[in-house]
Amino acid sequence: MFLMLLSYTETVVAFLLWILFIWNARMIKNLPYHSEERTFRKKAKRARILYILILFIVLIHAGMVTLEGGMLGWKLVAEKVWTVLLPLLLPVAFTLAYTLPTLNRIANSKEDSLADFQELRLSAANPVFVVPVRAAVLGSFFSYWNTIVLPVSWLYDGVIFVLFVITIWLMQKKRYQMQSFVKPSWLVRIMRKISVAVIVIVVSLGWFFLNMEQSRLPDRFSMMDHKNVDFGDQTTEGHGVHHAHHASGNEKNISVTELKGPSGHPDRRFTLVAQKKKVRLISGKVVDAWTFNGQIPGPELRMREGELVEVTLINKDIQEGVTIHWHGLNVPNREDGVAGVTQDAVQPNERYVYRFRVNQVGTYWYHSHQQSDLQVEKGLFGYLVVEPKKPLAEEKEITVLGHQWKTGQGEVFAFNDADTVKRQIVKQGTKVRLRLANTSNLPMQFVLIGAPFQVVAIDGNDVHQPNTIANQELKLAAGGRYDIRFTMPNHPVFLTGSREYNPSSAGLLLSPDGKGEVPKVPKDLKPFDPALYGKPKPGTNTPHSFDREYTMVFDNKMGFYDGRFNALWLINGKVFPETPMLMVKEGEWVKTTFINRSGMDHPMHLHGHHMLVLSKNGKPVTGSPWWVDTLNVAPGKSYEVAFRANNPGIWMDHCHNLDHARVGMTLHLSYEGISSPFMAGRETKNQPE
Ligand SMILES: [Cu+2]
Repeated sequence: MFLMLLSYTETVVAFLLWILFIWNARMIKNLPYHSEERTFRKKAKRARILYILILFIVLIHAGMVTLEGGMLGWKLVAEKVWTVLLPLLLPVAFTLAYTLPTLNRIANSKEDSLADFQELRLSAANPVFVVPVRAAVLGSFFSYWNTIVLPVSWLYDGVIFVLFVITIWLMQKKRYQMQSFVKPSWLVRIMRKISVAVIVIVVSLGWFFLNMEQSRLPDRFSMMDHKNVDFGDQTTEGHGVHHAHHASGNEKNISVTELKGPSGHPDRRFTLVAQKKKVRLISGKVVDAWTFNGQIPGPELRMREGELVEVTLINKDIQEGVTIHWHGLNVPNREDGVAGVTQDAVQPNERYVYRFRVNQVGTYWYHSHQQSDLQVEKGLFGYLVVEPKKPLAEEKEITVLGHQWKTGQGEVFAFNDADTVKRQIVKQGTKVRLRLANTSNLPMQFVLIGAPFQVVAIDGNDVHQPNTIANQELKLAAGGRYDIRFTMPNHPVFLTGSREYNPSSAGLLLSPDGKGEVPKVPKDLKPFDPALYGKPKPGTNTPHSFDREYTMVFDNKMGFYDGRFNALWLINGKVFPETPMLMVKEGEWVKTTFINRSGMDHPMHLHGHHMLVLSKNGKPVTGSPWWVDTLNVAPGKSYEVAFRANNPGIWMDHCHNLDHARVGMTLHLSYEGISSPFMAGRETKNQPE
C-alpha cells in the first residue's frame, strides 16, 4: 500500500512541478520588462521564493524515488530514474548554476545608480539566465508525462528537447542583443502564440505516430524473444535468451515438442470440436458463441486420478484457430496448449491430440489459449474435474462456472448457462460439494446463504482442516476455483454470485422440495481470507532459502501497444516483449514477489506449476498451506509465493485478466536449455493472448 501511495504521490508531485515551472519561467522571462527599479527587484524576489520552493519539491521528488529504490532495489527503479528524474534534474542543474546566481544578484541589489539597474536589467535578459528555467518547463513536462504514459521513444523526446532549447536560446539572444525591453505589440504576440500552437500540434502528432509505429509487434516473433532475461540474481542480460543458454554453459538444447505426454493406451478419451453456434441462455438471451461441441460452457471432462487421458481437438470453423490449455493441470510442456509457444494454433479442419497423465485431483478448467481474450469470452472453455482414487465424502457434486456473457441483449452474468435463478432438489442431510470457477476477466464474489460451509479446496488443492464458516463473501480470482462443502439443511440454500462491479441475477436455489423463496443477500458479509483459513499442515516442506528470487511490480499507464493507444498494465515498468524472461533450472526453489501499485486486480497465473503463497502484505500465511495456480493480487496488495521448478519447459506467467494479457501483461518462465520452434505474430496465425 505504501509503495502504491508513493507512486501516486510522485505523479501528483511531477504535475505540480510542471505547473510551478511554467509560472516561474514566466516570472523570470518577464523580469527585464519591468522598467521601474523597485518593481523589478520585488518581482525578482518573488521569482526567487517560488524557485526555492520548486527546488524543495524537486528534492522531495528525488527523495521519494530514492526511497522506492531502497525498498525495491535499483533494478526496479532504474526506469523511473531515467524517464522521470533525469528530464527534471538535468535542466534543474543548469538553473542552479546559471539562473539562481543572477536571480540572487538582482534580488539582493540595493537601490543605487541608474547604471547598475540597467546592467541588472540586461543580465535578466541574458539567455544564460532565462533559458535554463524555460528548458525546465519542458523537462518537468516530460517528467510528468512519463509517469502517466509509457515512454517508447527516448530519441524523439531528446531531439525535441534540444530543438526547443536551441530555439528559445536564439530568440532570447536576439532580445538580449537588441537590448529592447519593450513588450512586442499584441499582433506580434498573437502571431507568436499561433505559431507555438502549430508547433505543439505538429510535435504531438509526430510523437503519436512515431510511438504508434514503434510499438507495433513484429509480423513474426518468437515468444522467447524477450528484450531482457532475468536470472533472479539481480543481473539482467540484454542479449536475448540465446545469451542465457550460453551464460549457463548449458549446451544441450531441448525443444518443447520433445516434452510430451506419455505414450500408451489411454484410460480415457475425449473429443472436443470447436465450432461456432448461437446458444440460448436460460433467460432466452442468445449468445453468438464459439463453443466446444456446440454447448456453453463446453462439456465437463471428468477423469480419475492416475489416468492417462487423450483429448482430440478438432477445429470445425473457428477461422482464427484454437488450442486447449489445461488450466491448473501441470501437464508436460508440449501439452500446455499455448499457441506460438508450445504448438501452432489448430486451423479449421485440423486436429491436435493432447496426452497427459493426471496426477492431481480436484477442480480445474480448460480453455483456448489462442486469442484467449476473445475466445474465452465467447465460450471456448469448460470444466475439468479429476476425481480422487478414493471416493469423495460428498454424495452430491454441483459444478458452477461463473461467466460474463455478451448476448444480443446486453451483457449478463451466468452460472453455466443459467443467467437467472435455477432451482434444484437436494434431499435434507445430503453432503454437497459445490465446485466454483471464475472464467471471466474480473474477480467474482460468491455468496452461500442458508447453511454453514467449508472451503475444502482452492485451485484443486485440498485445504488442511478447513473450519466451518458462514456469512463470508468468497472473492474468487479470474481463472481461480473454490470447492465448498456443506450439509443440506431442511430449508433452502442459495448460491449467488456476480462479477465484480456488475449486478447479477444468476443464482442456484437448492431446496429439499424444489420450492422456497430466494433469500435476501445480507449486506454485512466479511471477506473470506485464505491466508488465515484452515490449519498449518505438519510436515509441509516450506522452503526458507531460494535458488532464485524474482519481483514483479504492477503499474498502470497509458500508452501504445501493437499500434493502439490503450490503458497498459505493466510488469516492472514494461509490457511484453520488454517484460523479463525468468530463467530457472530444474529442481530449484523459486520465490516470486508480486507488488500491485496499479488500480486493478491482477490474477497472476503461472502455467505448469503450483505456487505456495508464503505471505500476504508482508504477513506470513498462518492457515493451511495455500497452494494456487492463479493468485488475485488486488490493488495495493503484495504477496510472496514459492514454487518448485519441477516441470521443464517454457511456461506462460501472465495476468488472467485476459484483457491485460492481450496488451502485454505477460512474461515467460523458461528452463535453461529449452527452446521453442513456434513463432507468434500476424504472419504466423499464432496469437496466444
Ligand atoms: Cu491484470
